[in-house]
Amino acid sequence: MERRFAHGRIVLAKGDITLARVDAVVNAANSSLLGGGGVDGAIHQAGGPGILEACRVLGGCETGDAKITTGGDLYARYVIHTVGPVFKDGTQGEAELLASCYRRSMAVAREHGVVSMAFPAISCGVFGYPADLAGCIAVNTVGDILEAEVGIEQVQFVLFNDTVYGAFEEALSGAGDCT
Ligand code: AR6
Repeated sequence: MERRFAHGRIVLAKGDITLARVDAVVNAANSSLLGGGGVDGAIHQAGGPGILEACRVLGGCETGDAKITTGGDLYARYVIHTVGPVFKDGTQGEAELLASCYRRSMAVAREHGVVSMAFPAISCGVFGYPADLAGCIAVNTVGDILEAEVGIEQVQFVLFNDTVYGAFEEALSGAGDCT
């Protein structure tokens, strides 16, 4: 599934983000940037030790922020590490922090001349964000940027399971309410 905006498009895909043929893949990391499970573990495993080496000198990353490293052995030239919020009850600023992950990741990408990039469903695994709410925030935030800014032309969401894919599909096809 795909949707066009003034300056680029969003494409939904199922599968493993480490295989994405894009300039940059986004990692759903934790604030240490020193690795973990889920998509973080998969990216470090597929990309090799060069990514961790580059992360060590970054001094971690705040929730809602993003930092860039080499893509190591991945096809992607860069990995952009962002730290999503842990979902508690939705009243702890989670939505704004999750939107910030997408905005900051795209800003950092743009600074590095990235034209195509891939996101996982940030916070939708260990961090417990409900996929319908997260999908709505993700596609609205990215869509607004593709509508307003020239630079990034293609954003893929690479979704690992059918439930999350379905939630993002619904969000992309409708004018979703994210609450
Ligand atoms: N490709 C695409 N998506 C994937 C992959 C993959 N190879 N593997 C898992 N997913 P999570 P979070 C999906 O838990 O919730 C780590 O330990 C997964 O099914 O990876 O932001 C970090 O170090 C889910 O839909 O990230 C942090 O401590 C989505 O990616 C913490 O987990 C995100 O799940 C971050 O938690």
